[in-house]
Amino acid sequence: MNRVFSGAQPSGNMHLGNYLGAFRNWVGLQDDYECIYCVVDMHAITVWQDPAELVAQTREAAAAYIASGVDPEKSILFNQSQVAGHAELAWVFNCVARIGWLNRMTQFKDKAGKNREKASAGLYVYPNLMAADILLYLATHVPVGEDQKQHLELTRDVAQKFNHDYDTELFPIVEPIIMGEGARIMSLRDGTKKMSKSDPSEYSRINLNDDADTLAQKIRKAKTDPELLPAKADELEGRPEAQNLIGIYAALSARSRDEICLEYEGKGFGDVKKGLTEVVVDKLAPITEEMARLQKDNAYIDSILRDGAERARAIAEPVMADVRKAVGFLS
Ligand code: AQP
Repeated sequence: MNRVFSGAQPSGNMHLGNYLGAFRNWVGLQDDYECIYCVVDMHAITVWQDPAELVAQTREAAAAYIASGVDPEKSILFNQSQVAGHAELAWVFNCVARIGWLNRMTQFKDKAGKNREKASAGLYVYPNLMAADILLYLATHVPVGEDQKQHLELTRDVAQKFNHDYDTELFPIVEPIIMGEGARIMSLRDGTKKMSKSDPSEYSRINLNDDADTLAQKIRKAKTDPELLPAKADELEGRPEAQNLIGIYAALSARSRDEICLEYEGKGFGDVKKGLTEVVVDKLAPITEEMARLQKDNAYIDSILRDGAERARAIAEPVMADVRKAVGFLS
């Protein structure tokens, strides 16, 4: 059976972008693939994380996966740092990947900002750790959004170069599973910026643990424009905030953007926001409740992660043994 690997960073509150762009899709893949879903805490520390908060956020991420429908019996769910092979293979890949490849990564440029000299070295080699995450399990498929396509290309380049340099066919050339439109959810404060855990404004994102009143308030305050709704979604061109809200509405209600526009044609965003609030509360309330229930029992979440890590190690260890042999590490 083909194998999927994916993960999210426990770098803050999980939000609607993570749900629509990742978790919701992961759930559907569980029937057709052997799935490994990781809470990538080692990626999270490429930017500063308070240690106590990292522990809490790791548990919250695991709760969000499960509450969204990831089944920890069917899929392997664990946090990255519990399987040492990620770090070990990433080091080997640091020596396989070329600096020129890393220099082309746009996410590093975005995340490091203007003061690149002050960014962690980990942030720079992040794509090599991501390649290790995937290839440690010989994963064949990775669900990706637009923003991760470049990193997946690098994973394919690393696998090819490793196989070539060490004269082996150990690593598969991983295929992307491209997620459909609506996969990119934007900030509620700025329709040109992605909804993100690290955005300092709480009003920029819908968190999976927001209660109904908070959700309603955030949607009410979401930036819009004074124009009315057109009959067709492509007439929203040049109105990024409007496009984003209609996109969220469509994604959560399983209707097309055109259908939503037609329903609100000639009306303003006050009306759209009322309908959107109902849909968001309706869809997220069961997830929020389940997350809250799970998070009351840390011992349960920890045991799921430990069990997942054990199953992950069982796959990773023979692969690492092959890597060490191929590279020439004496053991
Ligand atoms: N706004 C988004 N729209 C659609 N998909 C999104 N994802 C994240 N934000 C959006 C998808 O969620 C998965 C996990 O992401 P991640 O946590 O590993 O990293 P990220 O993309 O860097 O997420 P954030 O929220 O922006 O985190 P910070 O602020 O810490 O960098 C991925 O599949 C991602 O595509």
